Amino acid sequence: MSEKKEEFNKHNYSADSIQALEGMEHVRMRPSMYIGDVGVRGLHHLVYEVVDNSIDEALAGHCDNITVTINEDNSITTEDDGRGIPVDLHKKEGVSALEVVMTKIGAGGKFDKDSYKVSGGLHGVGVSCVNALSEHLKATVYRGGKIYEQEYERGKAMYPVKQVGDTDKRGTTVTFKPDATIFTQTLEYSYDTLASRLRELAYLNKGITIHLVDKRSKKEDGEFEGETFHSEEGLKEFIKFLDGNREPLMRDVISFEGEKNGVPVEVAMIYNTSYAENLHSYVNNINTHEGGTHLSGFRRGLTHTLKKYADSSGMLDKLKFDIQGDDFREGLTAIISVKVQEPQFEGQTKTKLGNREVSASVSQAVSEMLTDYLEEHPDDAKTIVQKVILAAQARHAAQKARDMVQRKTVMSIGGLPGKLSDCSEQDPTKCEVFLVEGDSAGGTAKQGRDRAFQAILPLRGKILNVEKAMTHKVFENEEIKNIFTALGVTIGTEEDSKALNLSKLRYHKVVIMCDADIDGSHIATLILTFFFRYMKELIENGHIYIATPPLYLVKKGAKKQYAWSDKERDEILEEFGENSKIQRYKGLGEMNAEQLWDTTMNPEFRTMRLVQIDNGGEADRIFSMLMGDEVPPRREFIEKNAIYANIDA
Ligand code: 0RA
Repeated sequence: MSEKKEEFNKHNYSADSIQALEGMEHVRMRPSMYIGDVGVRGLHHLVYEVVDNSIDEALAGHCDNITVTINEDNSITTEDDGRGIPVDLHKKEGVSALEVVMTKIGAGGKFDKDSYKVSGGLHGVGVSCVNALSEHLKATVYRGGKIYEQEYERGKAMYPVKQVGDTDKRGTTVTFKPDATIFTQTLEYSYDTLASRLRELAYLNKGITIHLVDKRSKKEDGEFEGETFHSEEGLKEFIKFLDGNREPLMRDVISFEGEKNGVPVEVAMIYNTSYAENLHSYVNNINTHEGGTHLSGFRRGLTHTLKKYADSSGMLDKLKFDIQGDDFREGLTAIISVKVQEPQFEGQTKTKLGNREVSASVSQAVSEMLTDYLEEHPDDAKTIVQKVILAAQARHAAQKARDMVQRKTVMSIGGLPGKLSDCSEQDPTKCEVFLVEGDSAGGTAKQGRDRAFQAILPLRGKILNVEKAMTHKVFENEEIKNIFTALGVTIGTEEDSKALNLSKLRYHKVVIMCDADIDGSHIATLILTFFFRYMKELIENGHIYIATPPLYLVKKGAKKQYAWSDKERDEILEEFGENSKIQRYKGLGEMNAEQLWDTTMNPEFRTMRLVQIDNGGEADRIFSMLMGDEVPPRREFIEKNAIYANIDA
């Protein structure tokens, strides 16, 4: 707190305004400090913050059902059947405890010190923060046979808590409408985003039933759109869901659940026929993207146990090369979930667990569950060891291919790919590179760009589908080698052969520019799959963008305007009136250099989509589905999400 005050004093705030700013006002003044951002992520974060309170109530054993409703006006209602927020007088504050919970920052857990409260959003800021950032919020508490109610405007109570009726229900209902003056980018909730987080929560907290209802759209039978998430087996089922599009190498999901050194640990894992390593780790239901002590504990336990088994099996006796840590993780999908009382989060995005003691807990849990499993399933054990040997073999082949990539990088300018048209600016933070499908579009882009800071790398045809290719094939691929060298990214350390070195990244904006049709989006997806599997940090650090070329040019006489959707096209047609001409752009190649610059490359006018990973598990599942072997789920996804379908028709 004293730190905050110091900061305000620097800005010459009076003592009074410091007081006033301390709580809810400060949240409204600096919302990003509390919820990360005020864009689409922050908007959804509000829901998670409220739901987390209900999850806590469920984890304490007092609540079974949670319902989240997206109302027609994009307000949100969450309901639970817990004990209900207490409404009796809070002695210190002199108002109802409900009012304290709703209007005092950081008051959330103060009532129930003994309860096992571990969930809590990324920033763990509590429901009062949601209240501060809502133009209107209504809390209804069903408790002790009575119904209580209080409403708020931008975090301020409109009246004291009042009793409004009798009930035999228990629980808490909160309805809030995000403040349009804070969330200026968008107020529209995404069903899919909420659904994947609630599904994840249901897997992470087995036994709880979470309903999602979308009152904005109705199904054919007249019911509202919606889903119910519930898992009896927790992480075991989560693994099956994540790996649904991959072929398992073993009969069972291997799993562990229990407490180690006072830390509740849950682990589930399976090997599949792919080459990807898919580790998802959670602390108190928060996805720890940057890993941390629980993840390193998992790795250590896995390597140690498998190595011991493999050594004693004699299968490694004739091996001519060493086996490394990451050989044990090829084709592995695993989830590690721990509950930590006082988590220390570190790292760039505060999603790396720092608590030392957790490492040993997870490592022990893994050793125990794996040792048991290997003993009880000797066939599966053999399959795993064979897979590890193959991975080590492939790694040696890949290392050779990678050395080739590396050597090229070192050769500075001479080593840059011949196809790259570089920019003249030397400061990477100012530089952009466009990855362009095809040589002809590449030519147009080269003419159209601002060569001072924009580079062009044409890619030929379809790039390799890395989802189906072995690692060494990926590093031998010409186009992929070009991407590595052009970007100045190197890969591989002693410990982790897939670790990235981004210190020499040559462009801070990497823009994927493809045709606005089915083929173009397929190629964009292939390139994205490559970045997701081999350069994930580039996405996580916000370096990857997708260019959005226009779909139409509407002309009338000297007037011309571009359109990015059918709706926009129709609006322009309306404005221009009769005798307007429409040109449909099927590909980048149909635009001349000037048009491409005006619409898609000029920073003043273009819109680019920043690629973000909202939900790591969901992203993994979708890439494995889109680019994997199974055709039917892919077709279904494309049909459901076919933005371009009407253009190609
Ligand atoms: C503090 C104490 C008690 C319940 C809660 C908080 C509570 C908060 C929320 C927020 C959403 N749903 C909730 N359900 C419960 C209960 C203390 C007691 O009854 O002894």
